[in-house]
Amino acid sequence: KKYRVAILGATGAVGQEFLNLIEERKFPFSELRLLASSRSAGKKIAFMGKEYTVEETTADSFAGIDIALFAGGAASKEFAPHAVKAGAVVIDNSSAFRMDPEVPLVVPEVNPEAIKKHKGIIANPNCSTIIMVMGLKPLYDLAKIRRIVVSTYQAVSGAGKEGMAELEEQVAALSAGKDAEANILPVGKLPKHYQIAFNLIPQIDVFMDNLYTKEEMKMIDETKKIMEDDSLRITATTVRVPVYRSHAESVNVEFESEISLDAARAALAAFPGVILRDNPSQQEYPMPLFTSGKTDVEIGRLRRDESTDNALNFWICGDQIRKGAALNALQIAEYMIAHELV
Ligand code: 11C
Repeated sequence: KKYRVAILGATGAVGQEFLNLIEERKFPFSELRLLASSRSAGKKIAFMGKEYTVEETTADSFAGIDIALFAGGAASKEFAPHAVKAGAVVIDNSSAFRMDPEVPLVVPEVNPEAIKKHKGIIANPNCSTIIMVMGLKPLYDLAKIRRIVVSTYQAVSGAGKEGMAELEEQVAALSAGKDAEANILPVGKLPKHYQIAFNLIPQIDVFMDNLYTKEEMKMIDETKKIMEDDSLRITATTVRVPVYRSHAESVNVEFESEISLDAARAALAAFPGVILRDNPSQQEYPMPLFTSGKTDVEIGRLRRDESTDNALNFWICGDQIRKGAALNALQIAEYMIAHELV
């Protein structure tokens, strides 16, 4: 069976990765509708030997569509209800519906069963959350997790094509002895912008009343929902780094009971979508250089937290546009197809 697929946000970084992955994973589609804002409408995109014209998204764009892949952004909130009404299943990469109790928030390796409860929309988690839970779930299956302390090193792709272009242009300008211009990071819509090239910015998304950023609160709230455990204690610091498309995270996890390093290693290595790259004597550990453009996340630097009982540290890297966004969403669709849920 083949499916009629629409991609909303087809011209952005996540939309383009949807196309790469549909081809690479031989996703069974019979029709493909590429949708975007009026700004990109009319643009031609060559894909798998055919030329597609990007259409402006309207309330009527979803007639006859089985699966609507939403790349994210403000359009999701507006158009998801229209897509659902037209009979499509929406897999949405924006934050609009993630914490809605009626909407499953899914990482297919972690909580696939939640997909079955959908009422038309399935939410794809925030990229840094997806990558972290890929490391937490196999450990949580060994012993209940009590507390998580995470610090992220997030690639500029999280700010889309424009974020990536900004890093590239700044590096080129500075290397040529010119000034770096900053217009996008940390948050396009806020008044102040900072250079990301050769810098770190400890702000991803806007600040909340509790002095955390919205990105940090997403990691906290979404992780509890995906792991189905509201008792989890989580604190996060999220930082933008001058890396193109792979996020990295330092994670400290405290468990309710002891787990051996060997058991943790075996569980991580056996988990689908995870590669254990952890051989300190050979200086082997994950880096964005290894995970960029790749499907799996990589985990290394696994070691005891010697400052307390029952705690481990690990380091995890994953491609932000792939597992952090388009791949995870497409895996949700693949799961639905495999289980005849669409
Ligand atoms: C970043 N995590 O790295 C963000 C991008 O809620 O899906 C994705 C925001 C989201 O900037």
